Amino acid sequence: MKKIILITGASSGFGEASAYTFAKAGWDCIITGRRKDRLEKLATTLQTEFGVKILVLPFDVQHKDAVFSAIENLPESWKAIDVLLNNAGLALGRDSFENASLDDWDTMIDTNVKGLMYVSKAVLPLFIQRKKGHIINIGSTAGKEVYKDGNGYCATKHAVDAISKAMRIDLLPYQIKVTAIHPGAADTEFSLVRYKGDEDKAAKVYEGYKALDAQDVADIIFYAATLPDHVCINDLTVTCLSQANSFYLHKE
Ligand code: NDP
Ligand code: 8X3
Repeated sequence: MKKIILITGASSGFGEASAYTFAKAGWDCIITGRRKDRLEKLATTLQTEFGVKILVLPFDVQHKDAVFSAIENLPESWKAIDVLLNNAGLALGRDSFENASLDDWDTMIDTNVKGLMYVSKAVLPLFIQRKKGHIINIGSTAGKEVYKDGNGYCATKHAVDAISKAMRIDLLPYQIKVTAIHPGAADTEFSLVRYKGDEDKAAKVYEGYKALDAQDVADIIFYAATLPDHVCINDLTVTCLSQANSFYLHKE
């Protein structure tokens, strides 16, 4: 039977690679993000290459009304969502607590924490009605250990870890799976966004070792999403071979 995944932040990185991976396996995909042009381009590619149905649903996860309106107004044929991939997120800046920008903190909290909660809350009635569903939250190693100058971002990813645990307990009666996946350093647009377009600074993050790439993480997400009905990966941390955790990264 056809399966449907809703992916937040499908316009680049893990989300885009996941859309490609699930579409390749025959899943229909609802792809979301703010950059509509990128989503439309991706939709054309996936429809052409894999003959699946793609629904482009642009919204900003920070905007509660836009989130609920987008989900509540889904066409009937798109409401039988099997997997929600809560992936949209970002880091902004890497500054000591006393220097960090309040605006950056607000944006990270509104996106990584409140946005994830809004989308989950909007999709949940569809899962509860069907007594079936799988929420996959993208956390981070930054949600396992706090590192220097990571203050706001680390706080949001610790929140994702806590929210995932809370969801798993509260949603138990509905047979809804909750998986949290915590990647370490991965070479996506993440650092370009964090360093606000500074390409040199962003590139330096991935110098001297082979970081994860978006496809590595998409493959793991796909694995977690396609296990038998009674099996749930609760919590999975993945790093490249050169990284042990938030503190230890071996560079040549
Ligand atoms: P990218 O910057 O490549 O992708 C981020 C995605 O999030 C984009 O599609 C972006 O879409 C979307 N997004 C950001 N803000 C919003 C918003 N307000 N509303 C809707 N969508 C939004 O980074 P990654 O793929 O690396 O990041 C994906 C997730 O993985 C994030 O949650 C990140 O924190 C996490 N992560 C990343 C790691 C890394 O090293 N790369 C490691 C561990 C976790 P658009 O701009 O079009 O809205
Ligand atoms: C992204 C990985 O180490 O930059 O979540 O926090 S890190």
